[in-house]
Amino acid sequence: MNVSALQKVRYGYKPKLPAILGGNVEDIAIEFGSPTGAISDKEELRKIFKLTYGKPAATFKTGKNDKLKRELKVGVILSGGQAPGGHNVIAGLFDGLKKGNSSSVLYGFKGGPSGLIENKTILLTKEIIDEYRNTGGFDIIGSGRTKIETPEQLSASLDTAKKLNLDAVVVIGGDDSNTNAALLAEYFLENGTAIQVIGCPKTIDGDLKNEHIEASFGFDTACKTYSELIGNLCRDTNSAKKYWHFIKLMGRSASHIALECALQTQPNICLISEEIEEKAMSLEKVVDQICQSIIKRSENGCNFGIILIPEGLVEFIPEIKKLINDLNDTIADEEKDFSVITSFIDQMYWLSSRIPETSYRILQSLPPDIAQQFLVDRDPHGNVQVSRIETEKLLIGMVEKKLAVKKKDGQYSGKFSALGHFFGYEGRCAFPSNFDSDYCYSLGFSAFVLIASGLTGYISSVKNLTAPASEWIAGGIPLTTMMDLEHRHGAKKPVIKKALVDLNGKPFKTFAEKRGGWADKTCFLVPGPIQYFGPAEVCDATTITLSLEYKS
Ligand code: FBP
Repeated sequence: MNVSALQKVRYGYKPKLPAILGGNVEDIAIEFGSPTGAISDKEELRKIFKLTYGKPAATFKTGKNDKLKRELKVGVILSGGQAPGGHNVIAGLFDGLKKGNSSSVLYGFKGGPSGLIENKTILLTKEIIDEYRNTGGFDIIGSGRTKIETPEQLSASLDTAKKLNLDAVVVIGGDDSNTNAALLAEYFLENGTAIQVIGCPKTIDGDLKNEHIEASFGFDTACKTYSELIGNLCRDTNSAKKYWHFIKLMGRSASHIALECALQTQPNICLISEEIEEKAMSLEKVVDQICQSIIKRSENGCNFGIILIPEGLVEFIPEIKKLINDLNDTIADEEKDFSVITSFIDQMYWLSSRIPETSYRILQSLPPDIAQQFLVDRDPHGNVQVSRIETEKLLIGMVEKKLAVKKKDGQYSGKFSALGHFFGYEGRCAFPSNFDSDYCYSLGFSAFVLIASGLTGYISSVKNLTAPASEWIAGGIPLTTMMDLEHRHGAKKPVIKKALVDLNGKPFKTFAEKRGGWADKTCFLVPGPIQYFGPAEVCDATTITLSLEYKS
């Protein structure tokens, strides 16, 4: 395997663990709390999860636990989008298993959940694990977005687990994958097996968090990577003083990434979708607000700046949300008819008599290349893939138009030249920061302790993350604790609740207090690249979001 100099050195990095996990495995006992509930819909959830609902939270404490020396066979799945640190979850799990009993075995399911359904595995050996320690990516076994939810998929998964004689399956994924993990845990028990299922909180989006999960892994590294790039653009534009950079940031619906990057780099504007929805701002209003800032800066002699845009923005603008819903419904109803229409003009004509006039007018008002993105890119459920819509381009176009009108009216005399960027994939496979390396390794090791202790339907949890790693608190939380019922594709389904930006939370409030100053003046911060070697206050720092949420 070809490896870079940094990779070679990172192999030697020893992830820091909570003190309880660093000693002898047989000294890790479990302390149980009181029985748990769910966010809401408790009685319905109790009926769906008859065997796994209401279990107590588990915290690791010093004490005797002979179970941890058991010989175990475990399979692990990486599910969904890549997030830095996934390899370390697997390494932590592997090392825990081997520390407990050198005969224990870890299989990797190839290509995501479909690897379990189709029994595609690889036996993970020390040699393989050692090649991936402290590296980014999910390439050790690959990932995928197949869900394990139909009766056929659940039954095929059980067949595979039985064939491999597994004691447990670990699902490393986001809210949906962990919901599926909970269903799988229940299904295995219902079918008379003792095969356990443990989840792990992964996603760069940062939206899998709640009172039990302080952060999903990958958010730290991804935000730091994007912030490095944004900081570089800040310095570039402050040097040349001629461009406005419109930067769209990944993160699906939630604006956590945009908010964290704003706190790290202090751009002139950062749009927060959740706030725009709460204020029911129209697209026109959003554009107006951007123009006002551009004009103000121009009056101060600054015809340049930085604007951050969350990936899911358009879904939170009421009239665009309605347009998206109208398109989803109409096209889904007559999918066959629509799919044979190839030209954009014909598609628009077809839609003109089918979607409400207000939505049609909005679609018509968009630049044609953007309007086409609302029609072309649909996911397997027939929905618009909002992440593919070039919101940054859309906003640049609308701002340009509006400024031209204002120029004519004598309200603006500046020069506007804009460049669009989309930062997403650039951050998902970066070398994990020390924080993500440590956190992920601890999550993997904790998953081993939960399995060896015989628990199922739990998510591995490591808390107190703003303290030094030795003081982190490890354990497990029943997945059902984080659930409620939501409407999905016409039916009520159990789901782990997605955490959007809390407008009453400290990260947003801190941003809201400061943004006025950043808009008119130039207050950019340049955080630079992630540091792996050096003082702990630089190398081990958490995200600003986490420290605002948890540091007293
Ligand atoms: P997960 O929710 O699976 O963690 O994925 C996160 C994400 O990176 C989103 O931010 C983004 O919208 C999406 O994946 C992109 O998906 P894909 O990798 O399929 O292009």
